[in-house]
Amino acid sequence: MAELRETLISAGILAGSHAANNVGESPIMTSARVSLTAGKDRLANLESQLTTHRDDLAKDYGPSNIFRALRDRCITAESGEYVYELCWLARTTQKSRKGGGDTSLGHWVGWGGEELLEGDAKGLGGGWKVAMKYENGQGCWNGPARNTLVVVACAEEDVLWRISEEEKCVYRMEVGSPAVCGEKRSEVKDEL
Ligand code: MAN
Repeated sequence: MAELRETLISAGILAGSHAANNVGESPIMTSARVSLTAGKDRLANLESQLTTHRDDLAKDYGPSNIFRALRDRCITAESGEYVYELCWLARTTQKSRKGGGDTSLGHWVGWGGEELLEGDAKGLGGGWKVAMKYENGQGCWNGPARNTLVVVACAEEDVLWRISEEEKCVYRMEVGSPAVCGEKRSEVKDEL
């Protein structure tokens, strides 16, 4: 009987008297448990990647996905006591130069457009412009959630030209990007 027990222990089927892990657990059980944990971790990781890809596919990158290239890119500019940041297709943020927390000026919700008169357009030029709407930012004291309208005109590179607070907690950014130059602009206008 003792001999059989020794044989089973050395084959890894029975736990030895000095089992390193759970008391009374055989090495086979231990290794199965370790593999199960590793497998569960891998599954969780893949599920989170799947969610990221699904979210990406569900996003509206505009006609022919023109604006997909802007994903995950941000531009900043200083204005008054703040540094403002626009992360394309994601969020707008106000950061105090004196330190302290960032203030959300909105999360990207979708596309719009704006017809600018030549005389009104400071720097942007006249005509129809693509606009991006960012809403549901940090709540304004005694007011609505902050929001930003980002008006985009053609430029050689991504640039944040001008930021204004049109009325309390309603922000406007005028920006340039190659993404809306030439044919792409009319394509967007037709399809929005
Ligand atoms: C902060 C900033 C301003 C905003 C006020 C509203 O100071 O976000 O832009 O006008 O809060 O109280």
